[in-house]
Amino acid sequence: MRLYLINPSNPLVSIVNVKESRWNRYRVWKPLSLMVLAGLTPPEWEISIMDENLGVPDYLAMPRPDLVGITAFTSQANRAYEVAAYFRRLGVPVVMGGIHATMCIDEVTERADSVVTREAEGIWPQLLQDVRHGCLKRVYDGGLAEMNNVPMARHDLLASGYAFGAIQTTRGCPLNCSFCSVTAFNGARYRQRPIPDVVREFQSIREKRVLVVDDNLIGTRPEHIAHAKDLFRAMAQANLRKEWVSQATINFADDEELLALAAKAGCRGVFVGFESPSPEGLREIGKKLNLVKGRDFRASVRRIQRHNILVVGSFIIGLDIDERGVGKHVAEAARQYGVDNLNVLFLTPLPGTRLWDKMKSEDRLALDAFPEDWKYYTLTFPVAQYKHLSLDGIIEEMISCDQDFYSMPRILRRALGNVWHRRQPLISLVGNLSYRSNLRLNAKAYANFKSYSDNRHH
Ligand code: B12
Ligand code: SF4
Repeated sequence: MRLYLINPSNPLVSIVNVKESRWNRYRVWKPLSLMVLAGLTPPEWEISIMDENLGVPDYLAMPRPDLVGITAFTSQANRAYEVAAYFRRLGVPVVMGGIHATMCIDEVTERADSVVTREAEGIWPQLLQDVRHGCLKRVYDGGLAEMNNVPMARHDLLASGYAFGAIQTTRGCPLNCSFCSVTAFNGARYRQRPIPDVVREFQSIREKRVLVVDDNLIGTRPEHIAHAKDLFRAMAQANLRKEWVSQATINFADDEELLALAAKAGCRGVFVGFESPSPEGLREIGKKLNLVKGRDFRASVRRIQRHNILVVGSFIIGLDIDERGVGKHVAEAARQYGVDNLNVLFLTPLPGTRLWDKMKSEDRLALDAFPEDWKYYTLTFPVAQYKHLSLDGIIEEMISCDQDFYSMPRILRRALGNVWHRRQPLISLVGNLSYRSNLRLNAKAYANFKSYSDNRHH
């Protein structure tokens, strides 16, 4: 039995751009979902994982599979449907799963033979049995997995072409920010994998550098943090010789022992969601953790950096409170907090989130011809109607923010600061230059987007 597992490209954000900037090699990440699915698949299946972000394979020249499994974030849905249609025309059953299939089940059911909602661990082996017996069902719900049932991902199946390996150590987030899909999809219960499983899986990764894909690396409660410390201790003891980056909330900065252990375990960077420079903005999106009284963001960032861990700060533009000038305001806040890199995104209503419900009920989805328009739901295009900012206005704010933070003098100043403090100056500089080199591409993408959006509305 032959199984193809496919990660569809989104031409708007994929590695296609590598030709234009070699730094982009560092922006393509392994589709871990498919590697985990492969880990759940019994040995009688011959598995190939195809990541279209590395180039679309010539499916025609390949042997006919018995089953195709496709994953998709919302922004990949269109391409996923093209691939599904291609294999269905050949009579090959197609199953889709992942975040988009879960949140837009009706749309996906029309375009695939079968849909798996939520996490696959509880249902994938059963589905494969059903395929063998010719009784594939239309819908399966995997529910939320117990973490000791999460298999080792098959790292051997995607062994080359990427700068980073990938691993997941936790799922779920109790914080339920309005714009984020994680609580809606993976649940509010924070689940941590057994430590020996994580260490063993780390050992099976070939790459020296690894993305720990967790949304919230350490959790929120004392018992979560105690578990995270134990994991970091075990990783350090296993002498993995890996360097890794992950995502964490700002409470990561609050425990010196945790930071020291993370650094010892190989942590070299964290992506932290600051989201908005103003408390009203944080209240609007429900980012409760950042509103804790007395939080000094600059001091928190410094504490993390003192352990030789770089901080990438993420902000959102387009909140209801955001007005003209927000771009400069965000760039200023990021500078003041002292982050090494800044990642700014447009507020985007993703299906299944509280923000989606709100904007949809207020009739504020500007691009809503689905599935066609999903390709712009990358958080890098302003797809909604924003309260105080027009389409041109919000794009100008984004450009002014990026130009301000990524001006050459500011990049050099940050690099010198890192040399002075002996904090990975090269990596930080490369990150900044990579981002800067894409600003020109972004301007082109915004121009195309505006004409697409204008045509749509005329
Ligand atoms: C790592 C990651 C990335 C990596 C992607 C790596 C990759 N190629 O997969 C990078 C950094 C590139 C990335 C980019 C983006 N991401 Co992202 N990302 C994640 C993150 C943090 C982890 C994903 C992961 O690997 N999880 C681990 C695996 C094991 O879990 P899983 O993917 O859920 O898979 C399980 C099930 O879903 C299911 N399943 C999945 N696929 C399939 C397929 C079949 C056939 C079956 C049966 C089952 C199944 O089985 C798996 C095992 O249980 C998630 C958050 C999250 N918790 O999922 C956000 C997340 C998926 N990203 C999100 C977004 C918005 C984006 C971007 C659009 C925007 C951005 N700027 O970040 C871009 C889009 C890129 C594109 N190509 O279009 C949103 C997606 C929401 C949505 N509705 O689409 C999420 C949920 C984060 C959020 N805050 O809301 N991302
Ligand atoms: S944005 Fe971060 S903190 Fe908020 S719900 Fe999503 S994962 Fe949790």
